[in-house]
Amino acid sequence: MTEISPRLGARVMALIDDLARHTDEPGRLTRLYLSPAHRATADAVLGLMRAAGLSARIDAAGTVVGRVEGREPGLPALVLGSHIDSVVDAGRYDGPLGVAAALVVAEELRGAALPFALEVVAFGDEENVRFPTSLSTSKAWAGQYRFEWLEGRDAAGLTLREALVTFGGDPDGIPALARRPEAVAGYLEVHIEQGPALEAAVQPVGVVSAIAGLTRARCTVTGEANHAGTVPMGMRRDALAAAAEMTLAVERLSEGMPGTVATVGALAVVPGAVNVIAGQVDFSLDVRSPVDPDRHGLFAAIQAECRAIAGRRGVGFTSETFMDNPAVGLDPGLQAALDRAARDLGFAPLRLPSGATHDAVAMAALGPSAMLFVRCRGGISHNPAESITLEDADAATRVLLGTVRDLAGL
Ligand code: HGY
Ligand code: MN
Ligand code: MN
Ligand code: MN
Repeated sequence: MTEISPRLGARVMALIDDLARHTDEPGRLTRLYLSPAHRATADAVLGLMRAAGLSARIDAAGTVVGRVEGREPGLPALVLGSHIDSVVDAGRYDGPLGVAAALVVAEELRGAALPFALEVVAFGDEENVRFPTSLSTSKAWAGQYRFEWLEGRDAAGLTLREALVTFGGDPDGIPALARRPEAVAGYLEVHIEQGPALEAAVQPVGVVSAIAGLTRARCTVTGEANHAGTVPMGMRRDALAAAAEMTLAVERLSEGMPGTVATVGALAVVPGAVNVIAGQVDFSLDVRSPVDPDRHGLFAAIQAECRAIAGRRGVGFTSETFMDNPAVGLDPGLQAALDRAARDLGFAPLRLPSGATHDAVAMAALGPSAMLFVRCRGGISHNPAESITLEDADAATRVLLGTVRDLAGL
């Protein structure tokens, strides 16, 4: 393999480090959808897109999109990108790596007359952390937008609608964002693997075979708040003890179904006082599998077990599903193009599934989509310890560039 100076990787890492400055919480990286840090990052990406010669804007839902026409105006677009919102106390690569690599590819191809338009995109709300619903803004492009999402409230009680207006978005303009499938030639997303397989295989990149299906629900346990010192143990309707038993049931049932994962990630106790038996607990449920019947089967088993626990304990249990993404196969043609470009650079890319969901799920409803995973240290993600090497950032960016050239017949 010819030694290449990691020039592209250095540029990508510099862009990621620059975007990482924008956080809502000093001392750690938290950039929730429509927050001031999201706005600052979107403005920075807008400037970078324009500097790369793209005509760029921030759309009604907060997506930053830049476009350069192909050899004639109005051609379907090959879209490159990922998301710029993050989880709480996040790493800096989950999302921004894909946006930075896409920007660098657009910079490298400046002036090339391609047989398709080239678009760079920075989606928002992919992490679905701030609002209880999901308006991954890629879903707005895919026409999967649901009006009720706008009424979802964040921890401060602000609705998505209000936050979007403050951000400078336009709630009523979201339905019009739906793209026509014929306007999208394809979508390519570079993303950290968020798992250990590439490190174990000693490979910098891998081609994603499929993306696991995902069901998300908001669950509520309703007991009776009461005095912690006076109520005998056998006479309590303790919502937190019930929720704890349900959480362990989620773990036990998922362990019993190979290939599935299920997580209670967020839990809120009401009133949450040291001397009050919990009256209510709200918790999140996230169930995933590459096999849709398994995911649905596990979800149903968890619901039944929670209802049985609630019955035994004399508490109420409700569950509201707000996301149900099927497992997504990716485009064989684009996967092969990524594979070819990686092999041309001397790599032997793994094919590997994604347990994490991505914007590629929504984009796959619009057109051929594929993803390139990048090795990350220890497979760690959704954690400030998330890290990649400059050399791997360079490898991934060169694979993306080679793929676009291949698709353009250059
Ligand atoms: O939840 C996920 O898989 C992604 O990080 N949003
Ligand atoms: Mn991500
Ligand atoms: Mn993530
Ligand atoms: Mn008292």
